[in-house]
Amino acid sequence: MSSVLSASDSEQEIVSRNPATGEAIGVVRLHSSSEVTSAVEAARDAFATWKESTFSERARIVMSAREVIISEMDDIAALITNEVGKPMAEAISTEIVPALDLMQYFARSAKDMLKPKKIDIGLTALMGRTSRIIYRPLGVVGIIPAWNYPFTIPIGEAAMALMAGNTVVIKPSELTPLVGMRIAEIFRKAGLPENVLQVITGDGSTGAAMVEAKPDKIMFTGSVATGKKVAQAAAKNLVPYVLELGGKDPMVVFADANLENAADAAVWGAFCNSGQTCASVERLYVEESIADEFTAMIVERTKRLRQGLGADESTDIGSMISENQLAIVESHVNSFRQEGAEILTGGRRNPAFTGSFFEPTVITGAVNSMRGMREETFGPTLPICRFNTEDEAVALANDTEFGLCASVWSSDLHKARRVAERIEAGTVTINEVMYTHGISQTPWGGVKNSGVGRTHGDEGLKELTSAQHIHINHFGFIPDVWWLPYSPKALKAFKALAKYFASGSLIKASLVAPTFLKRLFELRKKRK
Ligand code: TXE
Repeated sequence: MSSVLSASDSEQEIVSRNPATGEAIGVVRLHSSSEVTSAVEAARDAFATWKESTFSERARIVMSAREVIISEMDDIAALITNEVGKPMAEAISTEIVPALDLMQYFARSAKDMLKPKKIDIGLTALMGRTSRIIYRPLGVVGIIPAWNYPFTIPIGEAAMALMAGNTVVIKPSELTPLVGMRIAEIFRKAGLPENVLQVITGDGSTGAAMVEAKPDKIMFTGSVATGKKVAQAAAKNLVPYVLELGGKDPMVVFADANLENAADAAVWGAFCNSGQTCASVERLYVEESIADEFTAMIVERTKRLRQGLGADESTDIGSMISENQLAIVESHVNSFRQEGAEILTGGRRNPAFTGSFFEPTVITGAVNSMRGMREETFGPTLPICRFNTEDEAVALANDTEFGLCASVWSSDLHKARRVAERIEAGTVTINEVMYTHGISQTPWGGVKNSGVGRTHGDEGLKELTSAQHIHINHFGFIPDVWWLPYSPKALKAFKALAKYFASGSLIKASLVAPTFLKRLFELRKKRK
């Protein structure tokens, strides 16, 4: 059991547990829906002041929060390890490092990325008009993260939202509330004014209450099923959302790839965080001619992995988050067995531990019709399937309801790029796996059931703003030809607009001049 709910008098609580040992590590409030509404209202009040802050004031606080993280790094990493079960090494490399990098990037760059943009309005400019876009903050951003990256995802989204001038309410996963609360503490120590960022602990009902409280944007990370519920609830009030949902990411390995690197990457991509990463390698497609050799390389590497408590510095694979998650993995592995695939190593709960440990598992003979190749496993499994041609590899990779990430491995970059561009996914990496969530300059998000919208990069920052168009008519003393009242001259001018002006060609557009002038004189005369 990683977390249980208990009632004490009228208040409900969540007991957070270390999934590797079952030990209780903290108790937090399960906030009621009225408390969530109050938090969103307080965030809206705080927005009135925060939106007026300058980029340098916001950057100073985000950079101070970075300093807090750096000075408390070991303690934060230990908390992540205790609450999620992942190795300390990953708590630092995949949670703290990307968060620190993202924070400095957006602290330094948000001002430039959100500076007003002049728009080229084509021939309309000839009428003395100019257009600019300004990027206004939205208001209150509600962040509902999952438990698998409980630090880097919410703190990254929060830092971006704050830099854009929004206030933030985070509802951490019920499995990782202590990490969520730590984020609030970091920003408090950094000097963020009250209610500009709040963390409100609770479970799914608290998340649902957050959506009902009508924030100005929801940033959700989690399962497809819950993502759809969030989208439906948000639609009732037209609250916009970004959904970062599951993945079933394919890794396509051609015979001409650097096999040593590809094998190392497959093992890291499949087993990092016990496979509980939306961008994990969940399906491996290898070219038939090297399939035996490559599979043996992967099995050999997997057998060398050391499973243990996350706090142990030499642990490679920690525990899973919960018994529920472990049960999904067990059931997928059993399905693989029943459907005729072969387990080459692993394939069972690790008997050396009492917590939620599943052995890193390599499966061969997998085919796309098998359950474990279709549903998100979110665990330490690496099913391997074979292909013969480039077209077949693309078809197999695309044969899924998901489309978050994919990778292509080949020493022929021309071929790798060609294949990458045919794969339906938000991100495709060549000779690399999984890590680009850590590059905050690049957009992150999926297609198909993997989600809606983007986080990170220019696209992600702009998700947290409203693009306001400011249009100026510098010839404000002249009426527009399309204004009332209409007349035969008006109709003639409009036909000229349709035929010539709307062509986009300057030469053709000049042909509207005579009808335009006649129409203008007519409008002037009618005013008198
Ligand atoms: O996610 P949930 P769970 C996948 C993975 C995993 C499965 C279930 O396959 O096995 O999802 O994980 C909050 N309105 N991923 O159950 O339920 C909830 O409190 C608003 C993929 O943990 O989606 C938590 O904070 N919020 C994934 C968050 O939603 C609600 C990461 C996610 O919970 C809510 C995690 C509601 N009605 C799981 N109900 C990825 N792609 O990274 C729950 N929540």
